Amino acid sequence: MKEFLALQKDVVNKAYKQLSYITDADASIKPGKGWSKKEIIGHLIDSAANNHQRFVRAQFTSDLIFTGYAQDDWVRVQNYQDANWSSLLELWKAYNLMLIHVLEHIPDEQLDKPRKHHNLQQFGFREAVAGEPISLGYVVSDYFAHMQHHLEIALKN
Ligand code: NI
Repeated sequence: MKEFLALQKDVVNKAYKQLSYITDADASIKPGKGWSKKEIIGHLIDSAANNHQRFVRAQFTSDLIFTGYAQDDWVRVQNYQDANWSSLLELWKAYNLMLIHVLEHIPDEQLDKPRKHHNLQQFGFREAVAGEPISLGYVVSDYFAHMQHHLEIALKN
């Protein structure tokens, strides 16, 4: 996990640098029906905030049952489209570096223990089978896989 997190720290810092070359106007461009770069980063801030709760709460319980969030509604009501691009980027980066700090301090036994009761099939990014145990470590790797997916889109053009 330590090495994985060091890698993710690198991903965050590199993406932050590349995204900060994009102007506020360009970050507001909506490609067809999809999200603008501002909205993608806003969505990743929502993901960080929701997963922050999960990463902490999971350390006080034996299950991984979490509420999801309606991603499009969250992006819309928070008006990320009208937010300042560099402020969004700063928040996204700082939030993820803080999350990595939180994750670095989760004991291995908490990360690794199989948990039978979970609803990852509702809140997760990757496929999961109900009834098959997963670990908090898996939820952590799922969080970063989701982030990677959106960063690739944001950095594409
Ligand atoms: Ni997403």
